Amino acid sequence: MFWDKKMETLKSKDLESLQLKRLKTTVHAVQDIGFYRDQFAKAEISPADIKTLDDVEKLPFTRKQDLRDGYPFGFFAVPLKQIVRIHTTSGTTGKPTVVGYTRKDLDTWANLIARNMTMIGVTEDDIFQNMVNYGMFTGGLGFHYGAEKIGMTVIPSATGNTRRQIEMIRDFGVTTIHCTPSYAMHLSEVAEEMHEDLPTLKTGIFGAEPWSDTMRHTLEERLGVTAYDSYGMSELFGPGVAFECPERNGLHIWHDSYFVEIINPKTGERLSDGERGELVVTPLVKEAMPLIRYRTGDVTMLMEDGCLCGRGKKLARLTGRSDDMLIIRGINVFPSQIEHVLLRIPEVGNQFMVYIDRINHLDEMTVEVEINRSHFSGELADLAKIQKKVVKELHDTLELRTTVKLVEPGSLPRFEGKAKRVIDRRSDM
Ligand code: DLL
Repeated sequence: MFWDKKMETLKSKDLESLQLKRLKTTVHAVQDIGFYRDQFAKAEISPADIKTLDDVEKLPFTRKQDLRDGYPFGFFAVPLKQIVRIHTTSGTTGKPTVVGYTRKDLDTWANLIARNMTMIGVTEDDIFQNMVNYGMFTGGLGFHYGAEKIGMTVIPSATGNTRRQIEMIRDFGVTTIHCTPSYAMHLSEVAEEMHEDLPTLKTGIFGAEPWSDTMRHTLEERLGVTAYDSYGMSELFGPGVAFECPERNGLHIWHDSYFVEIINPKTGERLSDGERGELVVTPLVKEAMPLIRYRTGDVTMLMEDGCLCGRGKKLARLTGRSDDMLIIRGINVFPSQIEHVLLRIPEVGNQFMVYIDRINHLDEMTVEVEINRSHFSGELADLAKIQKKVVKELHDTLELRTTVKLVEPGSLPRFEGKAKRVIDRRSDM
């Protein structure tokens, strides 16, 4: 099934001319953003230099750090009064990345999500439970409005209280669920404990973090759903960027809305179809915050084979990052954020280690940090106070619950050269 058959199945000639038209509009739109004004001047280019799609390579890349440097509104291409929504995503050193949306952006985004969901066969007859965070995370409101656009019955259950979530699935006859794959695993275990087999469930949409085919099979077996992979990122609206079709062999990215390049992350050189590298995207339909050649940091490739469903070239499933970003329970965490928090707390030293485990299918992060003797009375109660403080400060910045272990000064490993402070022990990804 198609939501927008014409756009989803454009022939390559028509697609390329639409992409070029939209690319030119986007390059014009970014001209007044300070970052691009400077970059264009440095490279001595102007919008008039974009004559073909290949000319995109003349344009500068945009990195997450550039967005942070523009905090808060430096990348908005329209006056603030036209921005009707703001989302943020975590930053490396305390400052988040801000994304803004005009009214038209919200409609465009909802339509993209409606495309994805229609592609996998859900309709207005379906009942949809959206089990992700409804706050600054784009997964909540993003999917909510996409599903409403289709006319599905939407249950904005958000996260937490798994037993209640299961009761709602049962009582409301939910057919379609959306959550992170790790939460879905947890949900399936609690359902088993409750002896609930949730017979109305048909479709599971899982994303926001990497997950494997093994996990897919387990989820399908336990929840009785067909499981689809959903990819997105806040800077590109949020979810809805790429999505599996019923073939479930690669994700369709919407080429009329996102111009895709795969590059060698070290050299910046463009790679061919079938070669794995970093995904770089120029969104072609964003109004509030257009971006040029955005370095996603995600590693994938454009697949060479076409798809039986008739839509365009697919991305291979996203399995890793070209930077050190961690995804913990769907939340993006940079090790530098943890360091930044610890450095602000005088009671602890600057040596730390981070361990990530998957316990009962949920990610758990443990931070070990050395106590700073000059700030420690030797009393056990004092130790508990410091530990609580570190947990709170980490939570305030990362929005993530962590276990904190205070250890003796000098007991953590010291590194010569590149520090390896993160030990990721999750094995069933
Ligand atoms: O995770 C948006 C989203 C919400 C996508 C709900 C899907 C479902 P951010 O919080 O900005 O946005 O995180 C974006 O998460 O660059 C990837 O590294 C990772 N990611 C997202 N989806 C997938 C996926 C949302 N299906 C970052 N597979 C991205 C692997 C994913 N990684």
